[in-house]
Amino acid sequence: MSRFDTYFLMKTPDVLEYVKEKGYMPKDAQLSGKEIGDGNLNYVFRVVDEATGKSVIVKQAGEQLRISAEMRVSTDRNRIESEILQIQWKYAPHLVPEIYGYDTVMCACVMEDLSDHSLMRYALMKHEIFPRFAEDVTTYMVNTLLKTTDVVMEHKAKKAMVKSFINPELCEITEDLVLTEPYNDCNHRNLVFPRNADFVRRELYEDQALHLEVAKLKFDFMNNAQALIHGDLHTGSIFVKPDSTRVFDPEFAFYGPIGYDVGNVVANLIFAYDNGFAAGNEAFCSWTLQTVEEIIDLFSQKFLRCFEENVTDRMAKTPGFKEWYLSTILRDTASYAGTELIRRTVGMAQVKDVTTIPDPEKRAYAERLNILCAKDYILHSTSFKRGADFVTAVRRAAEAAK
Ligand code: SR1
Ligand code: MG
Repeated sequence: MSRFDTYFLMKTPDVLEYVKEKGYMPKDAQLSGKEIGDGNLNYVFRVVDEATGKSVIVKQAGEQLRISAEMRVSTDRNRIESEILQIQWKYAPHLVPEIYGYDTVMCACVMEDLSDHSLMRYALMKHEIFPRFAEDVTTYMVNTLLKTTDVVMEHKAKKAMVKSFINPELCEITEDLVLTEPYNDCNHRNLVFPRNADFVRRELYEDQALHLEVAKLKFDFMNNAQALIHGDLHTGSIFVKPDSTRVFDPEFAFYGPIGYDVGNVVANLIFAYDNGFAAGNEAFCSWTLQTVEEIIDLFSQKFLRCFEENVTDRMAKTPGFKEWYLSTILRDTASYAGTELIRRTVGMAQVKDVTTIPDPEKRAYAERLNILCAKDYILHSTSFKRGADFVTAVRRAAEAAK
């Protein structure tokens, strides 16, 4: 019998014992460890063997979420995350962390330590730039997304994946926090910056045309089992260093619309832009917008090439289909970039890029920019076809938000 045969929430000393008992570290190793979790849901420990310098990460799911003791989500989310990272490693090697093992009892996953990388959101808040990012993130997205669709996969195998990765509790969080509450505050969890209260009421709570489009997006999110998406691809789910990009934390993953992932990346670069703009850092702002443009254009090019090389479905080979399919993804990308911009601006889980802007007037301006740009993306989603179109909308919103 081991004390790790029954689930309990580990503290650092437990984790040090755990990695030895499970064989990730030698029994006689002199270990040090620290809880380094920064997300809203889980507990993350870094364990180091003081003699060799070897290190691992242990990520454990708690029964309550860190962000709110009232919110409970099945600890099975870490199984989903571990299995998905292993699938993604196959499709996009070295663009995700390597998984060493998953424990179904302790709901804990042991994985590669990426502490030599920075969490992208914090690096962006220091206005660091990452010239490889557009190249890497588009390779990651095209390979993990297109290769898990019916375009490429045998259809019964794909349906088995849909079943295996059904993730109702985490999806419900998105359905509520992203695709419902920002438009009506029905659960009284929104956090509206007081200076923009009237603006938010007018532009979000009272705009029926917007509600109709977001209602369509909510049902698309719930019913379009297009690809195995990450489901929460913000800059807090990405580690970076100048020569490496790693996407992690896919616990919200399920079979959903591809544009949800691409749109989340676009929106989070706009939050970085907001922060750079408030600080007057023009060079950083132009890198963020150039990166948005490159991501859309590189994604499109790589997607078409990967489609051509990997398509297996007979009808999907019909001339014109792949261009049509991509155009629907770019439309969804604009729409879900919009919903991410809005939910992080007025919803429960906000982003530090914006909330730490010290000057209240500059923060209010950034939030109006986000909302206006988001509405442009959502209400005119079919007109966003190239990277430059996405950037022009940011510039339009920057003028209109003044
Ligand atoms: C209750 S969890 C709040 C948010 O954190 C995650 O990163 C997801 O974006 C979720 O919506
Ligand atoms: Mg997360």
